[in-house]
Amino acid sequence: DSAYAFIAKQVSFGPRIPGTVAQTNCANWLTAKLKSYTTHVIVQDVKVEIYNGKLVPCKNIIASFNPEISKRILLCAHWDTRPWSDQDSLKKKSAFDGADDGGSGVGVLLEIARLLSTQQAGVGIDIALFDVEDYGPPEWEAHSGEEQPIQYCLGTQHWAENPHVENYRAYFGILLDMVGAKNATFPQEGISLQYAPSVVKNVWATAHTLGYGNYFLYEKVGAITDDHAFINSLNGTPCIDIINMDKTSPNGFARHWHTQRDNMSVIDTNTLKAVGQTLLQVIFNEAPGA
Ligand code: AHN
Ligand code: ZN
Repeated sequence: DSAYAFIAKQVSFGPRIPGTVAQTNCANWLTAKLKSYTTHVIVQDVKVEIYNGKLVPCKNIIASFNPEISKRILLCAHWDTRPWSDQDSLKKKSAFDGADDGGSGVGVLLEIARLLSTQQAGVGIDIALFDVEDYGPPEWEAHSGEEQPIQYCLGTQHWAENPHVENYRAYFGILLDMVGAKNATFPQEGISLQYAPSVVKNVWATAHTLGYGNYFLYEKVGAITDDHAFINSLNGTPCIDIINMDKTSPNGFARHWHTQRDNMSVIDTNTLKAVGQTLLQVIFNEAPGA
């Protein structure tokens, strides 16, 4: 319920599009919220160059728990929303709420931060909210064929090359991306299996032990270019992606993905609970003597 309320609050700012007032207002709220849970909050406030050469503000927000402990777990999600619903059949040029795409992972992580402020995990935890993940070219401006640098995950790429702590490397990382929808399904994703197979095994086994096997499927999907790709390749932290995929959907993502339907009506507290409780079990299991 808390994670749900945290998503509704993010949505209330309006679409969190880089360069808008909603971005500034939501960043300020996220920062203040995390500061209420830990004194160790760092905001990376930079400008990044998007696909069309324009510079936009990028605010990565990182909250640390037990910063003195060297064994660390990175929990992350992107908090920006895509400027267009270009997968919508009708309203392609409009922004959308991004309750799931952007809001949901952050909602779960804020609730984990709140819990960590009341009960220490015995291991170091860094919660990173990355900006400007989803400002890649809309489908009407995408140039296929010619080689493009990756135009997504710009906040994460900045952090991976300039981590909030010098020489930062976590023991492992978990990315949450679209983890709030009713009946979400999380197959094991290709880059996660390549760089962090033991983390995939651990998280899926933990979820199944807790009774969440209906969400965490023992099925594989190919590589998805998401924030974890850069955490793996640029930072060196082995990082998995928990991402809602729908094998019956033409593009492989959930049917509300990048459409006007990505709003609070798709969010289900049962899914948020399954993901949040699984993560808590995984991180408390890493404590010495657990
Ligand atoms: C791309 O579609 C480039 N990446 C999938 C990751 C994503 C987009 N997550 C949310 N929006
Ligand atoms: Zn997206």
